[in-house]
Amino acid sequence: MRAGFVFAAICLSAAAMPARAGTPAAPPIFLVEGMGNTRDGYVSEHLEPFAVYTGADRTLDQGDIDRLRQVDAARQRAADAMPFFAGDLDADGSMTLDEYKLANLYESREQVELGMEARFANFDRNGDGIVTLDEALTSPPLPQAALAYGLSGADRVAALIALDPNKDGKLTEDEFRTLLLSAFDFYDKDGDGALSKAEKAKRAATVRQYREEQEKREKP
Ligand SMILES: [Ca+2]
Ligand SMILES: [Ca+2]
Ligand SMILES: [Ca+2]
Ligand SMILES: [Ca+2]
Repeated sequence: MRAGFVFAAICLSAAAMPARAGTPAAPPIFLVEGMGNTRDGYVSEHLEPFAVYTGADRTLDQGDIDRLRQVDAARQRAADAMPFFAGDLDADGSMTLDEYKLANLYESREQVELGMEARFANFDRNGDGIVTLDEALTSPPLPQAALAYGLSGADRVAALIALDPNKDGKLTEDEFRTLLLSAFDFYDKDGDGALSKAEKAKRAATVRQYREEQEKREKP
């Protein structure tokens, strides 16, 4: 996934900020975080990955969410089986406890508490001292620290569809472009298509404030 894409960001809670009368609504934070400094650059940079998410019909809908949920699940399975691939040091298709120890994998605090042998046993489903690919793929996931930015690709697409201007459940490319333009225009106060130093500072302050609030929510 490309860095800087709107989906690089996160949570929708700021999206539903009510607009005060006469003031345009603040755009959702995930349209702000990856915002470039020129209107044209911003729009084109975000439309390209949009097409990747939509497929050929260039419209985001429930089918895309369903597909991305499958992709997310497959990625999660791959991540859970990763210690096997990183631990099979002699590439013979199986991982021994010695290999697992030698690989010296980075472990989360939760996993360290569990202990190395217990983690290995978690993968070694039949307890024969060897982890096979099959076992790695069918083991229960080891405890993981929560992702700092928890929304998956599917959730981000769902969040975007929730912004659908005509609420027909499909977000077309034109509708997405409209969302991008209004997000950019919110910060481009003088409407010249580029963000000045002062306009950028305003945007940066919004992102900073959002991150601080998010940190507080995560570590109260
Ligand atoms: Ca091996
Ligand atoms: Ca085994
Ligand atoms: Ca629509
Ligand atoms: Ca400007």
